[in-house]
Amino acid sequence: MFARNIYAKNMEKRTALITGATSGIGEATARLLAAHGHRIIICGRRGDRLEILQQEFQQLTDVITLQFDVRDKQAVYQAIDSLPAAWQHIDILINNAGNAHGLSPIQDGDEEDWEAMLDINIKGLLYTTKKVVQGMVTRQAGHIVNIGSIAGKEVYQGGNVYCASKFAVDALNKGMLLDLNAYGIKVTAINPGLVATEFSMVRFKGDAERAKKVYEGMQPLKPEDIADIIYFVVTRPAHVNLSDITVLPTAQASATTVRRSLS
Ligand code: NDP
Ligand code: 8X3
Repeated sequence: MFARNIYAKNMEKRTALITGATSGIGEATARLLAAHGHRIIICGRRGDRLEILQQEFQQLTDVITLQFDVRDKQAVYQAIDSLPAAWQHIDILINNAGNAHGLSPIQDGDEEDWEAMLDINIKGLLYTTKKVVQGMVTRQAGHIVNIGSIAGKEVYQGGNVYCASKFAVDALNKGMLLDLNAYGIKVTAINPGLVATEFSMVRFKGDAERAKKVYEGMQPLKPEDIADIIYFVVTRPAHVNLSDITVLPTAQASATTVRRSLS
């Protein structure tokens, strides 16, 4: 009930572009924005998922799907250019697409994993931002939400390149905040700890047993928990910007300190 009241004051309908909306945090965020009637542009590589989600969300709001790989600069630019004129005015960009690939010590790291993480988590975020921020600068309004991680605040064993990519997101968030300040554009980093999504399945390349162990004996965050926080952040009054938020499960105190039951 409390949440309903605080959101109600800021209910003007806006247009949000969400990368990585086909699962996990991005999907939950798109669903919440749609439930509040905001127009959403949902992005990802998996066209079948985008189609199913579009069918669900269009019962609630106007939805456009964009299928592209954030690593492919031309594909990012073409996809965003392909939006109908009425959708070119993007109020909120949620830079969420990203993953960890592998957990190997640096000496055993797989170059393809490294490239995937650097290209998706950093360069993909940059390409999307470059394209969307131009309109925000012209309009002198907008909000960019960058999904970082506790891995962008602390390095853990085997996290090497994933942590580096999320430290880069932390730096880019700070840089955007400074560079876009003159234009009245809000910039926010949300840095979650453990969230139960497809993240660990991707990190461990489909090894479900290994992925399950990450959350064993503890209650991780749900993607909806992060969606709630994103929604709160993007519905603050015009003069309020939450610039940097770290959110952990209660059972987690740092990247590597997690209270687990013994069973
Ligand atoms: P999921 O694996 O569930 O979602 C990842 C999303 O990113 C998918 O929608 C996927 O879509 C998209 N994506 C991945 N690679 C690409 C690509 N090359 N091009 C376009 N889209 C891509 O994981 P989460 O929801 O957990 O992850 C979302 C964000 O949250 C990531 O940035 C992650 O680093 C961050 N995060 C996650 C935490 C966790 O514990 N789960 C904790 C802290 C941060 P598709 O495959 O269809 O392209
Ligand atoms: C995801 C959280 O701790 O697995 O960014 O790196 S962690």
